[in-house]
Amino acid sequence: MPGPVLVPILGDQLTPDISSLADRKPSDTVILMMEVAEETTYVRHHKAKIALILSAMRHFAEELRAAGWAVDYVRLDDAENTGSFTGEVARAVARHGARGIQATEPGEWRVREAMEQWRTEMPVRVRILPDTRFICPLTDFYEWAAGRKELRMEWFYRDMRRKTGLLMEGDKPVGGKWNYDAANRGGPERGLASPQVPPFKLDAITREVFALVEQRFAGHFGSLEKFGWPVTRQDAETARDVFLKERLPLFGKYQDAMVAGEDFLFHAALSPAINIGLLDPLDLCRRAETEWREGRAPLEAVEGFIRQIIGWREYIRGMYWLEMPGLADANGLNAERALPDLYWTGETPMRCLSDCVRTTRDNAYAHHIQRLMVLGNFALLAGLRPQDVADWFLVVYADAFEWVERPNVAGMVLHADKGRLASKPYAASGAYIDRMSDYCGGCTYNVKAKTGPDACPFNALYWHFLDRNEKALSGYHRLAQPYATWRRLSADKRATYLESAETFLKTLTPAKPGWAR
Ligand code: FAD
Ligand code: DLZ
Ligand code: SF4
Repeated sequence: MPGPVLVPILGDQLTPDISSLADRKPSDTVILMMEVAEETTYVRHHKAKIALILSAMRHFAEELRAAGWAVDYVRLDDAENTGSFTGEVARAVARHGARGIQATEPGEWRVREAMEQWRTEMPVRVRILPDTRFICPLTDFYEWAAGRKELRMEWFYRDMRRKTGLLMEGDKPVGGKWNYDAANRGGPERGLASPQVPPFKLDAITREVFALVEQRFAGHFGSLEKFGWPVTRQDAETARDVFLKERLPLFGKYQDAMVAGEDFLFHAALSPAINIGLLDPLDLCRRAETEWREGRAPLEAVEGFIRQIIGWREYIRGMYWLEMPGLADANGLNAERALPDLYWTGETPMRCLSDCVRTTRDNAYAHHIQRLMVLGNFALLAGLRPQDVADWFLVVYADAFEWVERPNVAGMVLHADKGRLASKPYAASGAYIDRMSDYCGGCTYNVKAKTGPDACPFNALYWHFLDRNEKALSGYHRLAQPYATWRRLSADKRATYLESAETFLKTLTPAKPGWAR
């Protein structure tokens, strides 16, 4: 009798209809799930991220077993564990006398490279299948990108609307417009508070994982105290339904708002569940569309939400595979400053940064605008090294996988890809943060002051950034106005701005080596 086919399922592939299982029968298949040191430590992940993935993996193994599959589950503390996917797959092939290996392509370049090696390293045939949980196959994305000078998300998004039929009437967008972003710029109204994101009960499996994490990863960033992420499909579906009912209607309006201590506002907080496979992105979008069609959520909220998923999420994933491996080393603006320690400690009088680091530490989460316009914007203006910043973002968020964080960091935030992804850097001074948040009122710095020791550091850093990158950026149509303003300032005024920024930059203490890897 030939042996079974071995199907390795990785920690972000926790979906019962994953492509690697689609044509398999339980009688002829062994599913392999592996907790391995290489994955838990290739960066020093936030404790909550490790806990989320290991607990969700253990729950998923139970779900598969209940559905009749044979699951071989290797635990992190198993004595024989080799510590790598490759080592564990090789051991399992021998253990089960497998006649072949069938896997779904991984989400990260690093793991894809290792998996490709299996074709020569393993004694059996290896089949690697596309990840059909993404709505846009990579081949379609490459075709879309081929020959285009500008790879703008908006054009890709419109094609995705046509392809999925989401919010379409025939070949026209419902309501006559593709994009309702202009209605989605509500700042924080006084006392703006959002419904609670329900934390889930910790069962015995999760508590066991917590003990493992506290023991093995004690020195890692972050805390488990507020851990509330769904680790089962059922809990993820509850989180989804609560979001659709309670927060989606105001998602659009407050999408760009920031309120100190309001860590989730009207955001979905579903990215970890989507990224590890507990929720299907297309199904989620269809449910959001139903909320609009049945009159429970306004079009601008639903369009904004769907755009994030079939637009940004799919586009970012396509760009990752299109631009790697070069994207990992990209440093188009030659930014060389080491990551400051404040990204770990949150110790800074800058209230916006300190609150964003706090929610990151407490929840392994910050919402998009905190990542982009506070943590990211500061990294851009201060000229932080893209590889440091990418490592930080990969460590700290429960939803962080390289395919999604690296294009966001290197492309969307830092312009390290010289504008392949974003039409201009999202550089902003303190005025933007003041408009969109309630941070500045309680800050030690004065957001209205432009230079000097009391002035909001974003203000002088903004001009320092434009000045030092003039050669690279002054040609951008959308930066023409700020450059014209800068040039109109007197030489003395410009020097004062630059000096103020330099003085501030000297106060930054680099993080201790070894914080990420
Ligand atoms: P919501 O604001 O409610 O949005 C709904 C969904 O849209 C998200 O769940 C997510 O699936 C998708 N989405 C929205 N924006 C993006 C985007 N720019 N790229 C991809 N998907 C998007 N997202 C990750 O999933 N993992 C990351 O590691 C990650 N790193 C980021 C790093 C930076 C510097 C920036 C600016 C953004 C990053 N994002 C990342 C995108 C975005 O910030 C998160 O997806 C979002 O904050 C997740 O929270 P949410 O579910 O409440 O999202
Ligand atoms: C992130 C992560 C962690 C912390 N641990 C594991 C693990 O022990 N086993 C596993 O299968 N996956 C883990 N993951 C997720 C992987 O890093 C992810 O599947 C790959 O990077 C491919 O995207
Ligand atoms: Fe942030 Fe500046 Fe506002 Fe302080 S004043 S919270 S540093 S933007």
